[in-house]
Amino acid sequence: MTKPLPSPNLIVILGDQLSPDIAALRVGDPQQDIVLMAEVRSETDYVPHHKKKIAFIFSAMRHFAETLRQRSWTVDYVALDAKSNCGSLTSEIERAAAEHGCGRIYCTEPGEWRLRNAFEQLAKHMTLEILEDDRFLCNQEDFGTWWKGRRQPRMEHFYREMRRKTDLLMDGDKPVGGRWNFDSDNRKPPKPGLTFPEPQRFNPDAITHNVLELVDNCFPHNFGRLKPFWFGVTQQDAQAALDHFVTVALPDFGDYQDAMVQHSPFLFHALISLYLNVGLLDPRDVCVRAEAAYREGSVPLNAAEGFIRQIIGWREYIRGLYWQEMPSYVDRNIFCHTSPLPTFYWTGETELACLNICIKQTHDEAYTHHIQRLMVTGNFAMLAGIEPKAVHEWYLAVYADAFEWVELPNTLGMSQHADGGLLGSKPYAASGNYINRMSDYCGSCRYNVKEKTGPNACPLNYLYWDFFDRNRDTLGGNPRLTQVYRTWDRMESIRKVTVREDAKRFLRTLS
Ligand code: FAD
Ligand code: DLZ
Repeated sequence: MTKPLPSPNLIVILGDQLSPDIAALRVGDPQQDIVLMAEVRSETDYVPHHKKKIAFIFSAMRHFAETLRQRSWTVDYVALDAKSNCGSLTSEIERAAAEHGCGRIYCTEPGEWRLRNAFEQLAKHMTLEILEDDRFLCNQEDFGTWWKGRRQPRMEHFYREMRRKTDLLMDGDKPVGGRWNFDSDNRKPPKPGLTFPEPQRFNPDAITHNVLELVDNCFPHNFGRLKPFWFGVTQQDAQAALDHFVTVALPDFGDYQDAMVQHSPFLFHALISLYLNVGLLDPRDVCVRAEAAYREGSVPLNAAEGFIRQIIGWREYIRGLYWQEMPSYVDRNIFCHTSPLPTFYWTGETELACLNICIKQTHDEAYTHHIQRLMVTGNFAMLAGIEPKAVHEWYLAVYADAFEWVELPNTLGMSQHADGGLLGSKPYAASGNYINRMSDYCGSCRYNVKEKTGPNACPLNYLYWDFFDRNRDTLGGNPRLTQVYRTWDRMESIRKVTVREDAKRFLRTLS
């Protein structure tokens, strides 16, 4: 008698789990088990994603499926337009488990609470095991212990622990260069005539061309310009993009990290968040590469430190906070802001040049850099009293790197201060002066950044004061804002009245 074959396991791989050594693949056997990957409407439609984001994820998924096949895995890949497509990941899992006679199902924990919860519900009636996602440098348990042990957790303290833990940029137990943080060297405004390297662009291959056609047909009304499409879609592409960045842009990354330039959207930024977030790059490898460039002498310390801090500091901290605070975090709204998101966030049709430029860039590239997200689109939404959840859903939709675990704390916490200061010790609020100092945007604006009130004044100037005035009950006791309120209190009453009236008039035009 021949022994019956053991039933195969089903290994589920999501669109942001494209790492060859991800936990669920490590437990499987390529000779016997089945990998399930599915393009599904439940994931493409829970927010109206940018066309380039959908194309990036689908093309990277299809290339990853090919890589797995080359490594002898059997991949059940469900295309979005397949007739039998069940429409959601959970129903695809149920279908595939039945079809292939799978005894056990393994997945790596999803990066969003919404999906992890759906998988936990599924695990109640199927033998589904959810494995820890160990592609991060700090696991959730360690972060939880650290977080709960602090009265007022702050990223800088966490970052120092991560430097010690990873041994990155350390000389024994001391930080290289004698300081943990070189941020004060990293705020140079753009000099006229400064030139920037071009990012690494990739030509679409046949797989990507098919995906572009599919996205064109299936998402005709989604936000964003689909072509030219130049994102990398494989591990090799992502590695080439990282190499390119380290060689041509990292040396100046630190100095001009906060600068904004109208016709140079990428400046000296890395453009690797999308690759990191879907698993095409590993965060530790990226940091080791940056440290090596510093040690070889090709990159200054302020650049290497600033870059590594974003990854082992901010990226890990943001993720830790997300899982500690969800699911209630998404409903935080300390200022009780209720205004709808202005339509121009989708059309770019606004006379404020800074917003127009950043939204147009978002539309074309599915990318803006950190300061554009924080100090232009984010700052305006907070000053204008837009409902934080609406702001969050916009960010989650429009950027190629947006997954809730990283997008939500950045948007709702860092940029809207809607969590009441859990992430940042004070709101990132700015008047036109800041935008003018850090960018070349204001020169082409119909408003005058030097005017504080009146029909030609930059609206950010009066919205800034109006925001602090109307939120005094919430912010007045913050020691980091003492100077702001002192300046406001010293202002003439007549000017305060004009500020409030101008703000009211302007905000009425938004609705
Ligand atoms: P660089 O500026 O070159 O930085 C290098 C890397 O550091 C990035 O690739 C990223 O992995 C990491 N990093 C830098 N800042 C942060 C941060 N605050 N949080 C987490 N990682 C960071 N980042 C996302 O990856 N996805 C998002 O959806 C996202 N939404 C954001 C929303 C708002 C309102 C704000 C203010 C920031 C958001 N960020 C998000 C963080 C940051 O803006 C992006 O990581 C960065 O712009 C990506 O571009 P880059 O690769 O060129 O980054
Ligand atoms: C973002 C996204 C999109 C647009 N489409 C898919 C998809 O069709 N199939 C899939 O497996 N994943 C997709 N993703 C990524 C998921 O939304 C992501 O895995 C979860 O949000 C968890 O982070």
